[in-house]
Amino acid sequence: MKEDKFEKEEVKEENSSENEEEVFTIDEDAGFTDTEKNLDKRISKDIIEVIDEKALEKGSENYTSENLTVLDGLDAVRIRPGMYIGSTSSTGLHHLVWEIVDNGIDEALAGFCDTINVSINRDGTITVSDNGRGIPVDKVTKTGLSGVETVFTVLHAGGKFGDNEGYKVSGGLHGVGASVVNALSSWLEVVVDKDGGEYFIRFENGGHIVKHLERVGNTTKHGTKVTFKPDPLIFTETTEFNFETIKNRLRQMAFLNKKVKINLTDFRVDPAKEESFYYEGGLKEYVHFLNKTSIPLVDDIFYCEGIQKFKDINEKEETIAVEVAMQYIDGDNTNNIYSFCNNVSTGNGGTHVEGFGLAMTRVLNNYARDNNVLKKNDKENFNSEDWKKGLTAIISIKHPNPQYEGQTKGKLGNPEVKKIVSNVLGQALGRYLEENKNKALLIMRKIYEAYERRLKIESYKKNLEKKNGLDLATLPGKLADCSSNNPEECELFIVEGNSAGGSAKLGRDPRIQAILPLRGKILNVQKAQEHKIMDNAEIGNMITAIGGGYGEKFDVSKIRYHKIVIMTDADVDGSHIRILLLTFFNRFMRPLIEKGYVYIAQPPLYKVEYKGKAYYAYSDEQLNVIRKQLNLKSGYPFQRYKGLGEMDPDQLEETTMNPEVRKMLRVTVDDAITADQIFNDLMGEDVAPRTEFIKDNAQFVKNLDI
Ligand code: TSJ
Repeated sequence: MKEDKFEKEEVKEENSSENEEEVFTIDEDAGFTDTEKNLDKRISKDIIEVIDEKALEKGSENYTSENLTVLDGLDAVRIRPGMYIGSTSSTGLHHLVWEIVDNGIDEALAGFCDTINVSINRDGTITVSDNGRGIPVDKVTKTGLSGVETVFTVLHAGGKFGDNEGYKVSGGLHGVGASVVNALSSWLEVVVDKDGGEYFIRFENGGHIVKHLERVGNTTKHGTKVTFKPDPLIFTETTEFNFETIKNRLRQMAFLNKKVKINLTDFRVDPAKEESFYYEGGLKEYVHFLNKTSIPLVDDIFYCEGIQKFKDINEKEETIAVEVAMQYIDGDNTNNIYSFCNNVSTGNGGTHVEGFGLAMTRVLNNYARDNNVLKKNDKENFNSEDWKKGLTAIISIKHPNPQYEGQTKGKLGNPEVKKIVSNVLGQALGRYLEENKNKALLIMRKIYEAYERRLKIESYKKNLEKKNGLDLATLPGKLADCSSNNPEECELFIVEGNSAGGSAKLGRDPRIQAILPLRGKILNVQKAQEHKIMDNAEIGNMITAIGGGYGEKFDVSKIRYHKIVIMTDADVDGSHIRILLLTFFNRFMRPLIEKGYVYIAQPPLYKVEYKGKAYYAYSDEQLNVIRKQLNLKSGYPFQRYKGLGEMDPDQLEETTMNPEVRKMLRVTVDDAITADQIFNDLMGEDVAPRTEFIKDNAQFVKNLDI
């Protein structure tokens, strides 16, 4: 079952994200001129090379004209769109929107605008506008084109022209610039309001200029407005914008960039749908939003920001902006630390998250020592495990030249960031704790509790390790081990079902009794094959817990318990599991049975309560004997246990586990062989033996033991 699912998932992955660029297949018939005319989806790598060679041949002719150079650049985008926007699926389609919006956000971060409007139009286009300075309209020396045309036709032109680059941070993961959007659009129009004039430009069919920038009127406004229609030749899967996707991203943008108002209107529905996002507090409100359904430990939300300069390898001075917001909530969840670089989520963290962790550990420990939360005899310090429990945090940095690592490029790599984040947060958090004693102590108490729990578990594990000389990391997590290190007195209860396992854990003598709960049905016994048994996780857990290996190499002198007790319900499922386990022991741990180390627990079937005392019966005959001896009238009530799960821990201890009073059956080699035969019958195609088995399922256990 599990394997099947895994395989299915793998196949699915291959078909989707990974190879999205490979949807471009070679069309043998495609001639070169066709390709030139229609640089769309049917272009292979080979053909790309042909184009490049041809361009080189014509070199001087083609490349003297800046226009053609520009077009060659945009054609490259159309040939391999995946390289620029990740994919041509719905995700890639929406990247076009993020790309354009990023430019407006940049203008806002530079301090020149405060509002960005996004509208989804009925004709499949999107319009994005801001109230900034307007893209420069003057001629750019390097390209010989207007600023606007340069931005939309030169790859990576972004704000990188003119003297004043501004503080450009957009362009995180796919920050490729507006020209890429142009290259992948059937048409794109720009209106720039600037210095009293209204300017207009239009491109078609993947960025081909229709009309150079023109002054079309007068205005007193200022800003930039871009409308584009994604090219269905590129976005073959879908060209439909998803309102929720855009809404969620714009809301996140508004959280990450405080005081920028972002409006969204969807004109495709009547009446138009509208959303407006504006967060005075930015990250602080983001944390509040994430914690909406939780109970906060302290009411207010910590926030800090800072800007630090550093010199890059070329001695160029760069500025990094850091913001952190966080709040503790009830509970132990450690998965609520989110990080961003240039408004793009860094799902795998990186140097900014490392810096955050350094500051947290350092400042929280210093405060705890200075204020006697950690006392002299608390030798250990708080670690990140302790302070992460219940923490919701957002780390957001803005970096002019981010480097991303890892397969999915979701990890920030710039080394200088670590120290800068650590400095900014360290100072601010230190001050916050000093200035808010009461809140600080609440936080300290929460962290201290997590710290205490961690040390307890660590010392418990260490003791077990000592006693067993065993690498505990490999012991199954579900095993509740005993503390004694003498196998002769140790008992392993293999318990059917998690609820019964829970009762057994509470009812046991933890010094000598260990509990290993097994999931409902470990295997479909009927269909089990031998090699599948060994692959089964539950069986694997059992082998590890017993500690002597299995098969030819099984070493009975290494086992960790001299009593292995199978504790299952007295029903058909319970019998199945019992049969399977006995078959397993017979085939792979025979000495265990030969030495008489395997037992079957005997939980009672009935309980009779009389004058405040409980009497347990293990069979119908016993029940009758009890009734007679107590002189009970017919109809006197008694309880029938349908499963182990019905017994509370005390009852289970009292009747089935306590060595003083319990009854257990010791399994003999004969029993095991019988079980093995039954197992074979059960595995077979024949139905008859199974029916037989169900009728009489405890035939192979006879010898009584206390
Ligand atoms: F609105 C928008 F989001 F659609 C959008 C806004 C899209 C694009 C591609 C660009 C912009 C945009 C660009 N808004 N504001 C600007 N600003 C500039 O390009 C600009 C303006 C003035 C100066 C200067 O030095 O005077 C420099 C720059 C980079």
